[in-house]
Amino acid sequence: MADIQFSKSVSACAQDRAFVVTIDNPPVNALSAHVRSGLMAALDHAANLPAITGVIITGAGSTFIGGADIKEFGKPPVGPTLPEVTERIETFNKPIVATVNGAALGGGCEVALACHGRIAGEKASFGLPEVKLGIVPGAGGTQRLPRLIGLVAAIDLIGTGRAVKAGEAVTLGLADGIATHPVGAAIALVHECAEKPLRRTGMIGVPPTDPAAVSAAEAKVLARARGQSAPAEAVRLVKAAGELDLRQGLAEERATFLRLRDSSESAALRHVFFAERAAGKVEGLDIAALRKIATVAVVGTGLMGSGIAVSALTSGHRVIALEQTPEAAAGGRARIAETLDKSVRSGRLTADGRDDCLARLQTTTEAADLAKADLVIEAVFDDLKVKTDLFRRLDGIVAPDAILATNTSYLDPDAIAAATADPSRVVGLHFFSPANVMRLVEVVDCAKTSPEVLASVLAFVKRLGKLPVVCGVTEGFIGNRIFSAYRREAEFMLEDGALPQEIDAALEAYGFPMGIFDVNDMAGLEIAWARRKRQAATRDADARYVEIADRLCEAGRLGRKTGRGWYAYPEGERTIDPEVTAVIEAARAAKNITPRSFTASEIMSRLLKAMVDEGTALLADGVAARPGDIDLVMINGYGFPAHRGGPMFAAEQTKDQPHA
Ligand code: 3H9
Repeated sequence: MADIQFSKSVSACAQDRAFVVTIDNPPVNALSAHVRSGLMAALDHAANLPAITGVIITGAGSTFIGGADIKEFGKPPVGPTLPEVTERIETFNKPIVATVNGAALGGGCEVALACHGRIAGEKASFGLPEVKLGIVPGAGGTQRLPRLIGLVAAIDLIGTGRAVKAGEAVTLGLADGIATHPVGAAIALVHECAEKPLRRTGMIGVPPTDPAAVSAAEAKVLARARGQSAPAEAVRLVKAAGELDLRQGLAEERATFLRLRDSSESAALRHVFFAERAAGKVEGLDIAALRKIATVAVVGTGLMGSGIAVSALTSGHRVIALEQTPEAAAGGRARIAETLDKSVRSGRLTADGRDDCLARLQTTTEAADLAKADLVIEAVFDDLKVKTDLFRRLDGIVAPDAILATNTSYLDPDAIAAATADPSRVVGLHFFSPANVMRLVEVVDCAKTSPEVLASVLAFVKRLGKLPVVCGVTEGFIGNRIFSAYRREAEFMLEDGALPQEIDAALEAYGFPMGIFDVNDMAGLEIAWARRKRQAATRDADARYVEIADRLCEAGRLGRKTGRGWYAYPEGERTIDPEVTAVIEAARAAKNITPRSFTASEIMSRLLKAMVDEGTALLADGVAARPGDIDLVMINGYGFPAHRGGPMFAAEQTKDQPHA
């Protein structure tokens, strides 16, 4: 039988008495309205074909179904809804088997769950990542998954949004088998299913589970939720599957899904989702002309350099790490090996994977060895002379088309580029520490960086599994400029009457993992102190300057490592220190400031305004291309809560609301 087209994205053909329905809706086969209507029409058709034993549902390309079409959220609903489609699948009069050829995510996983069997291809993965979008599954996922894999595993998967690969899916009972030729295996399963009563997932009883194990799984999810409501709602719905009948459970799930879909949390997380997809895209950039980056040289193997080396190794690159002395090179290798070992211990890397990484690592003290590198990333001491000397030297060693990247945080990369004969091959790659863990990389498009070099490093950063955000040259780039602006505002509030613990508590209540003074203590106060001293001579004498941090540093309070900073740390415990309060009060008195009290909401709106004003200036200067890029930097580099969408998004949402 020839292919029958049921909608612009759904077609089917008969194969060995099975009706093979294929969803072809690039890029990820999302369940747009025409997919849902096409699936319904295909099932209607198959129901009336006597020669057809059953139905296969599969996806064209490398994805099974990437989920509901997120672009449809917020638009008027168009039927049939996904719950109608999944119900039709589950109650169908012939067996339906999902051939999961790639990712089955969200609504895609729910379609698979509603089928009477699931065959995974070798590249299949299954997941219900809705909580990452601030919602819960809305087409039966919370009710059907626990019936297949039990409450504990379902709480883990739905509460965290974690996806599982084919092997784990089979072990859990989510998939019936893995096959190299999954369509053939699914057709065989259809014929097998046709011989006996259909296994309708919704009719299976939830396996009995130890309540203590359920509570432990729930506690684990809630501990990670950090102020978001979707994970707790997801857990509640999964538990309800063990208590309600299917119809009641589905109704409760649907009501929760619709409520959360319209929440500000979901709007914020959807904004983050699309901002991430847009990040690193530069208009007019020719991505066809990418330079090959297979061998990466890292200069300096301290905390930052070794983290960068680990990232490059675990993403399959060869790495040459340059140090000044054999001892430092040995230390660098040991640091890299230890980080890789840690990944093996935590299960993120296999022992073979670690050995393979170490086999691709060369440590050296000979700069001439860098001649083989396609990309050199320097992570040496943040001093302009050190870096310009290094780049001048490298310029004469590396191949003419090799790319030179600086990991400076505060120096002017244009000044570093000017030390080379060909500044068009120089770019900034500002990694965040620890670089093997943190996703964010600010990619600094310097004045003379060529488009080809920029495109090549963007692709490289994505290959590392990281999130590149392009920014222009400015002191501190996007993140540190905003961080400085809101730290300045926090210090103004200290002088005006707030205390560090009040400001930190307001930030934590908003969803930051740590307050700004807590972060300062963790990172150490001395680097910012040194910068302030450097800038003292050129500082605008009329601009407001808060001296409290200087007084603390002068008293040897340099943060946690000295046992004292904005807080004291007797026996490692953060405690409020009256000495700090006294320093703050003395600073206020010296300026004749009468302290006043601040509410948490006033503290937050002042801090947010400082971030947004600086973000607006960065956009106006062309340093940042999109507000979403600024949001991503703050979320991924500075602990801004993702479920608030970042400062620029949050400000846009509250634009018309009066401040408390
Ligand atoms: C859900 O299912 C709710 C249901 O429970 C209830 C319903 C009632 N929709 O990431 P990529 C676009 S909620 C629309 O770079 P990859 C994306 O914007 C959904 N568009 O590709 C990008 O567009 P552009 C639950 C989507 O190969 C392009 O596809 N599902 C969707 O690296 C390529 O994306 C999820 O949360 C979508 N669902 O990774 C899964 N997904 O090119 C979300 C992607 O214009 N998706 N796009 O920038 C993903 O995790 C990844 O996209 C995926 C592919 C792993 C599928």
